[in-house]
Amino acid sequence: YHEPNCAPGRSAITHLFEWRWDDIAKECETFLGPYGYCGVQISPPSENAVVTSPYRPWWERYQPVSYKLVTRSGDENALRDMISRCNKAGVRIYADVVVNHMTGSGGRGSGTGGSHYDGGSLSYPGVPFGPNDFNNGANCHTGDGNIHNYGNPEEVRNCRLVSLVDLALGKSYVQGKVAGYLNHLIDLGVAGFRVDAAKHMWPGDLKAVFGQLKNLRNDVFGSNKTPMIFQEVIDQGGEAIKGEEYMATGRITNFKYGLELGKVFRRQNAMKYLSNFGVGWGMWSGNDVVNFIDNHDNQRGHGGGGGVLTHTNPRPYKAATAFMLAHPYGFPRVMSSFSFTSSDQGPPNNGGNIAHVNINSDMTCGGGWVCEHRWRQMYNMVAFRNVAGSEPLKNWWSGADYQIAFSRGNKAFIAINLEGHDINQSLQTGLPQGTYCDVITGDLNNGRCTGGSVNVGGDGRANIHVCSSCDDPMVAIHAGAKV
Ligand code: LM2
Ligand code: CA
Repeated sequence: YHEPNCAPGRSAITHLFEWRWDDIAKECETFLGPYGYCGVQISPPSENAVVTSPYRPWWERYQPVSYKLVTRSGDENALRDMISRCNKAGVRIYADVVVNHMTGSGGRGSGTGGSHYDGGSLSYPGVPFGPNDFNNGANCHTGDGNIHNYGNPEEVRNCRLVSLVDLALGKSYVQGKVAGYLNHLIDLGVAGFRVDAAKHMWPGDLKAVFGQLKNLRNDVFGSNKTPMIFQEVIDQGGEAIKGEEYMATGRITNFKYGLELGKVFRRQNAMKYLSNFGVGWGMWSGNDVVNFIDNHDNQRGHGGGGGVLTHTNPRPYKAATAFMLAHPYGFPRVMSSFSFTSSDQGPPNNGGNIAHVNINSDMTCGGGWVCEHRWRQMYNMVAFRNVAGSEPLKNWWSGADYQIAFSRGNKAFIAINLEGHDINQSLQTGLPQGTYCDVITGDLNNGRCTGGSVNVGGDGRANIHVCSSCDDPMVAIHAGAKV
């Protein structure tokens, strides 16, 4: 469950948060495929509660009503079409699956696919789930049935997360329904799953569910391939439940990563200490994690929020993301957001229908879609990572506290400067002799650099200039952008 199943030479995914399926299909064909992204994390495809107060918040998609594939992003046909078009473009789809719970206990009505639901009487006929399929006072011992004490694993896993009615995933009937849902997505051609609220489910129950999964589609992935499973386990230290409990069932989302880099790139912890970043900083093995600077929750103060960098602070955010994509540790995910002024606010919409993503002539997005994944500094660093491949970190250099540089073997090199004075000196890049485009300030276009360039000598050394006051305080070069 750890292998991402990327097409050859691809190594990073993006989360197209709340995008419509038809827009994702187009994005795979016109941008993500050509620019080298491995894949897309999509918002939950299962039918969800329609929340009108507040009006259509993003988080209504974390309240499942059934496993019918009908949401504001599109219906099953749109989903199937998107997955097959993305796979054809060499771009994989990872579905966000919400299987710890159904809706809030106070909610009732009709979901995005028309299924009736009633949280009060634990009735979800669209699955169907009934009262016997949920945890209750027999195994959750808090007075109100909700989770309060994160020091008690039984409570965290058997009681209700913010009043969301909690599935009895120990029951084989429930396991079968969940496995059926995931297998349906595998049939449609997904490459894996992001498992919401995994910390709130018993690792043994997840093992029982994943044990029932089919192999990925032969025609797309080859034979005997299993889905990548990355489980949302918020372990920032200090709680009873540890990330390592989930490594038999896949990777986990590494929340320590963005917190630590947030401190470094806000200049609260010296960048030179990044020399042993990763396992050396008390994080899990690189094969066990998905890394990110921010996610859809913590960028707005939900789900362990606070302290992370986001698109609203673009200069350090781009530098932190460049570091993530340049560094060999773990499997990276680039966030792609919509802008918001309130933490509940849902995506850009017309009368409740999610709006299409507008693409400007300079390749950026408009209409409230931020599209960090389309910022040059991001997509060019995705290409950097693809070119670096499995080359190890080499030629580490640090000058002042907030000046670093390193190479990926003899394929790629980056220097970052958060000091008040420039880096201006000869450094070992590890690269063969030649002229390389700085992919932070421009591209290689018709044999010429549209931005800056770096001349590497026969000994691998180059004069590296990273100004302290420029738009992006870094320089990155790689073998794929050699003049
Ligand atoms: C997660 N981790 O395990 C995410 O970090 C968390 O952000 C998700 O909650 C959670 N799983 C459930 O999938 C999000 C959102 C909550 C929202 C829930 C359900 O962060 O604010 O809760 O989705 O939509 C909302 C209300 C909450 C209410 C609840 C139930 O904000 O006040 O609780 O619905 O009606 C009474
Ligand atoms: Ca649970």
